[in-house]
Amino acid sequence: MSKSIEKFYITTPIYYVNAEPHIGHAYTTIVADVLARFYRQEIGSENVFFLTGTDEHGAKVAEMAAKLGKSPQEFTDQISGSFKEAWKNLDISHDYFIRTTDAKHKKIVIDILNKLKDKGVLYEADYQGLYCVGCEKFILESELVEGKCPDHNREPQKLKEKNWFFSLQQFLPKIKQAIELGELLVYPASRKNEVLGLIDKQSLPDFSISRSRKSVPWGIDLPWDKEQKTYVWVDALSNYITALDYPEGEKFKKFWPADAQFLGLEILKFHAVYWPAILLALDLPLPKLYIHGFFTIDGQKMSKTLGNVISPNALAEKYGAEVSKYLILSQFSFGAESDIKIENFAEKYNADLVNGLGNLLNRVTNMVEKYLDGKIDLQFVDKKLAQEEIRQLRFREALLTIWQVIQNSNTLIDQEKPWLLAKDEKNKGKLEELLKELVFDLYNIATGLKPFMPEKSAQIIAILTADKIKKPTEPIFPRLDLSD
Ligand code: ME8
Repeated sequence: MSKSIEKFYITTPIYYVNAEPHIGHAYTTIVADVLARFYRQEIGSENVFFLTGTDEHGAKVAEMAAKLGKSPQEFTDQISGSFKEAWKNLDISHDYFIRTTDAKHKKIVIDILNKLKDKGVLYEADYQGLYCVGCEKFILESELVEGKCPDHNREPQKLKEKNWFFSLQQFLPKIKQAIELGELLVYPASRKNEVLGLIDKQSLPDFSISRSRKSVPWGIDLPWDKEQKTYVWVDALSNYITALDYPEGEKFKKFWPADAQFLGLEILKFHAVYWPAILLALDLPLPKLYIHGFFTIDGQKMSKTLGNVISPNALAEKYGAEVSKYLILSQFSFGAESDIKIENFAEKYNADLVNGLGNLLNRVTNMVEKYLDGKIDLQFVDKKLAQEEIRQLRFREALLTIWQVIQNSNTLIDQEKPWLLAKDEKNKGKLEELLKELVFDLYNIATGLKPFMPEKSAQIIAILTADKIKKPTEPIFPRLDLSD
């Protein structure tokens, strides 16, 4: 990513509404939020577009709604609302929240389907296969474990039907070339190699873009064949351009191709093969894909039955939006597969925020107030702390860089003991220099933290740039009782 960036378009996957939001969804959304806030600072809010939303069609959603005795629309309204609520509680700064049940989205999907048909990349054929409703995809006999889909522990349905197919084969050499040339960025390299491997193994058959309305009643009708519903992945992937009012919208002209499409590794094939194929068929430029790992909770996959699903709302309620984001992002590096130990969150909060940053702010402002009457003669310069790390999506490392400065400042105070210097008038110059250095570093800590903790950052900057520096009356990070 070079300095000459003029616009920045960021997306998250649109999340299925068959379950309430959990911290897996929150992770991707938080990463996108930090990057969006970072680029708004760099190139202005009007040049950044951050999209998230919900994926609301398909057999899985219809099935869940029926189980609860609700209509699919009623059910999707409810869960989509829960996602909006969660992102509000986490102070997510998306510019637009798309729902695949939006009239505008559906209209543009129909336009896209008609275009694909006109381009001659769709054909009709019989399809027979095993379909897992949990995955919303056909699966192979060889993928089953004891006759069941291993991810969903359920038997697939045997489906035989006439479907419309997308002729993927013809696009594979172009996709391969685009990946190799970097026109389609797949990051990190391990995922790029995985996609290239899939293409080389020739394990990517043409995929169907429709389902019989009998098997999938909840979806967008194919415009030329009302017996067929649009395959949920074609509907869902299109969101990244329907949200920009493809094809004529000003937003589309300004923002496409996406500069950062975030996703988890389980949906790599859809984003790094199917999606580019659709874009190539529409003669559109290709995006940059950033793939992160999955995390487990206390060593186990998040699941309702295990009862280890963590709600973003519960976290936000306990720690507030900004601290929740810090605790999640500081757990592991972007791209890695990892484990989160929730019981460590409270300790980490007390260590890093209460004793680390909060204590530093209290100590420094207290000393400036006491020894210099709150006055400090200082030119603030933004050293752009941790910016390079953020640009490279190394969010955890960015936080570590900032926390290193916090630790160094706290150590400096312990070593230099300003309270001893203050006892002797002849040390006044030295004391003043030391406090200047500490205030300067704190200012840079706060500016570096802006994309992660905009409110706390603004609070700290306001304290440091006031006419008279005063120790905050309330700690900005109140101590948490660990027995809670
Ligand atoms: O796949 N660790 O939706 P989805 C990290 N609707 N990230 C996680 C996670 C975990 N344990 N669990 C979920 C879909 N995620 C489709 C997408 S896009 C056109 C359609 C995050 O609700 C991660 O980003 O299953 C993953 O890719 C996404 O949630 C899957 O969300």
